Amino acid sequence: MAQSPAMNVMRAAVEKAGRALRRDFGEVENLQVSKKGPGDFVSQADLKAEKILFEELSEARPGYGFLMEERGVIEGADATHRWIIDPLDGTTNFLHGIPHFAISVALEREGTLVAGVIYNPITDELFFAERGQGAYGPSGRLRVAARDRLSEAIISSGMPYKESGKRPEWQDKIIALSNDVGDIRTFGSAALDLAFVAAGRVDGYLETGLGAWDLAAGIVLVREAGGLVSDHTNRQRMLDEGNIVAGNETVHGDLLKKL
Ligand code: 2AM
Ligand code: CA
Repeated sequence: MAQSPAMNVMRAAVEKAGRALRRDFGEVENLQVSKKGPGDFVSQADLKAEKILFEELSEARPGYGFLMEERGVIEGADATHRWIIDPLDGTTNFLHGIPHFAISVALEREGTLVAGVIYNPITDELFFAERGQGAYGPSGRLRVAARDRLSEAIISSGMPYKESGKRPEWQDKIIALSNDVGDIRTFGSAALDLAFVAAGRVDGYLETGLGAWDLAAGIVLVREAGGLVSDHTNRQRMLDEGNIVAGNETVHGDLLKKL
């Protein structure tokens, strides 16, 4: 498989940040039983991972801009390139000692998403894709699932945080949808949900109330695995709207009709 220098940089950065998260995850398991709980510790782990990614990527590509979950926007001297980073996607899982979370890093060039990497440091599963080059996972080339009957499809989703106030309306949609699909999963990491769509492990994914950093890398993966991705009105405004539908052509279309 052809791999660009940019992809090498991204992989090295997520692997380094992944080592830090892996160490901290071991510690979280001990903190579960303490009265204070692991909350503050997890925020520190999150910030530490983001710092590593920021430093590694800044050093390798001076001048590129950043959009990060914790530090926000950092303008670069090079206005044509931007990293979009979630240092710890699946924070709630991490906090509870559930080994399903990931680092997500995407590269945008002139407003187009051109590369994405999603890495679960606990399972050591790395998913990556570059525009026009295909998507790859732990066992090689990725393809979205071919299953084209919604009634048999496994669909993943998630619940917006309670504080967002978006939960009741979304719950109604998901409950209605549950009658039309094979089954529904809520795994708790948007980035891994998209990687799983790319890998054909789930047939589709839909969610609302997300940040650009939750979605950017996964969008590249699903597209390069032959899937379709859109926002809830079938436009390409996922990063701005914070909502998404993904799947193969049939599942994507059928899910859109249900929204
Ligand atoms: P996080 O772990 O980085 O917060 C859980 O459904 C998934 O949605 C996770 O990927 C979580 O990312 C993400 N998420 C981000 N913002 C969210 C929000 N406002 N409500 C619910 N989930 C959110
Ligand atoms: Ca996230």
